[in-house]
Amino acid sequence: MKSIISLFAAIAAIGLIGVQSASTAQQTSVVHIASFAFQPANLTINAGDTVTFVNDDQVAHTATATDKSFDSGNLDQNAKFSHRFDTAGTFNYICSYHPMMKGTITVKAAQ
Ligand SMILES: [Cu+2]
Repeated sequence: MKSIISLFAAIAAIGLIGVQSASTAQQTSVVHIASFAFQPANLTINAGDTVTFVNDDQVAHTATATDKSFDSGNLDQNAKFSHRFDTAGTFNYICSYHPMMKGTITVKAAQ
């Protein structure tokens, strides 16, 4: 019985590794907007990756690049906005309603 359980555990572990290696090409990261802050405020991704911003607050927010390269527009509670970053660089963004809310996405060039 014990060996059957460990066999299942091994199969489950192999399954997890398979899922991870399959998703290394392009990834999606999530930035939560909670308590008037972007979490994480500093995020590093690879070119081609997507970032999804999710507003967890009851108050509306935006995720707006200071260079205007992306802008979520109004995000009510639980609203989401996704942006794919194809260009390497450092992208600072704010909430246009609360400009003291700041975040940075660092995009590394594709290998
Ligand atoms: Cu805000």
